Amino acid sequence: MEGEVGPNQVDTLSVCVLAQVIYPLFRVVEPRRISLFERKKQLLKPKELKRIQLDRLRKLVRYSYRNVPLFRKRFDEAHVKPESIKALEDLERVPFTVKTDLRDNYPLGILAVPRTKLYCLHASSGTTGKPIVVSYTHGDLERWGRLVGRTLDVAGVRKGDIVQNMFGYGLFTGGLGFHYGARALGATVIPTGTGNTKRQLMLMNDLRSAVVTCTPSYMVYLCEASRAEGYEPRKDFAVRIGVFGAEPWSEEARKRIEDVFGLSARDVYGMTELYGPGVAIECEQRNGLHVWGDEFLVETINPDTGEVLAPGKEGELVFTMLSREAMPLLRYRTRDLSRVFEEECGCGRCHPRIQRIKGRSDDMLIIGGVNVFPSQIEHVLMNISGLGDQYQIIVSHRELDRLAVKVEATPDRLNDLALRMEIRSDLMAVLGINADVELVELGALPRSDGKARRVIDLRPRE
Ligand code: DLL
Repeated sequence: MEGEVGPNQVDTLSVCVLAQVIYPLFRVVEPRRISLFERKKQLLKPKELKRIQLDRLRKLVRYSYRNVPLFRKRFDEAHVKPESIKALEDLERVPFTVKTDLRDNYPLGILAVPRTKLYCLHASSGTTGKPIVVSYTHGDLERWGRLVGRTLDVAGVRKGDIVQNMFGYGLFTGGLGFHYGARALGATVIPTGTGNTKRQLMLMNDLRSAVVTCTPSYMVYLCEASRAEGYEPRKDFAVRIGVFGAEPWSEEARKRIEDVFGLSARDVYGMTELYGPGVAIECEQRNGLHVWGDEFLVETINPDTGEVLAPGKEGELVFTMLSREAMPLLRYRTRDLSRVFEEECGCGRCHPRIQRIKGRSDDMLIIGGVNVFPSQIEHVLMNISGLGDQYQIIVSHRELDRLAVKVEATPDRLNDLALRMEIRSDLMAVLGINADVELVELGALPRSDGKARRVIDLRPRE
């Protein structure tokens, strides 16, 4: 009958309504409601998070005491019994672990499983020329991959996105860490690694990379390099998201990158000892970096006294890894300065947040994402004949971080080009960085009657 709606018409009508009204709505809420990777873990409420943390902490303390002689010794010296850790507040009684514990027990001093259970090793540079070696079981690697997957998810990366991973592959955890993360999430990873800027840009254009991961300083350099190569970044590239970390960076750098590439730039934090990248990431609120609380306990302490600070107070970050098998870490002192915030975030996540890293409380420099200890440079200089005892390390920033070394030389070698080349190549071999080398007259550099100020860091501070 005319005007009446028949069964077939109803079907057609509902399909139309679905397509026109409901589906677009569904698409709007989809990223939050449906595609969140490990959604339950991302949205844990404080009570549940605390329950998981306590349960894992108690197991971790017993596991570490039983399997790692160094931890057993520390607990015994502090007269702390593992069974006496009964509440999260008892964490304060657990002894700290510091970088020198790893260095002094090189290569695998903190190992809780037989070596045959190790799937892989990574390492970061140390002051003595010997790196700090970290180890992973299959389970650790799987867990790390999923953590980085979650981290990328928070930044807005989705299954099927093309991720151009410009972090270094190898002993450094950045490259492989993001590789495993992209894989866990179901994204498509292009493992370009570092360097070869022209090829990076060509692939970014040809393969329509949606996500880039690298150090922020390299991305700032790409802003300039892409234009020099004749690209119009906003038009020629399809990059939507940038995940940047491994070194401190400023809001100015973020703005520059976002303006040039038209992408959303997120800060990611991590360190070799704590698996690598993926410890903390900024959500869309950009009010600090969420630390995955089901895997890490985070505290801030006064770096001089070790006293635990209240949330919101600036101090040294200390992490406890809650479920690492191969190399458990209890209250690991990072030397990174920040604050912790515990309130629920506007994004709905209750994982604690840390403020952007302010700097380090020790003397390690991060030059273009590479960790450099002044003592490594001293070591190189002291092994070359014809040089004086005084030197200066000058770090500056013009689009990229730059390292210059001024060193005193005997009069007969002041204009010796071969000597400069020798220093340059030895520094390259130890640090992996190209340094500018200047030879100056004996007595030209300032002397000190106290601690020598050898490092001059001219990089702008926020
Ligand atoms: O830099 C791991 C990583 C790779 C993090 C890729 C993020 C992305 P390490 O080489 O051991 O590990 O250096 C760790 O780098 O203690 C901080 O001082 C610094 N750092 C890392 N992320 C940030 C960041 C990796 N987002 C050291 N902001 C840490 C400031 C950072 N500093």
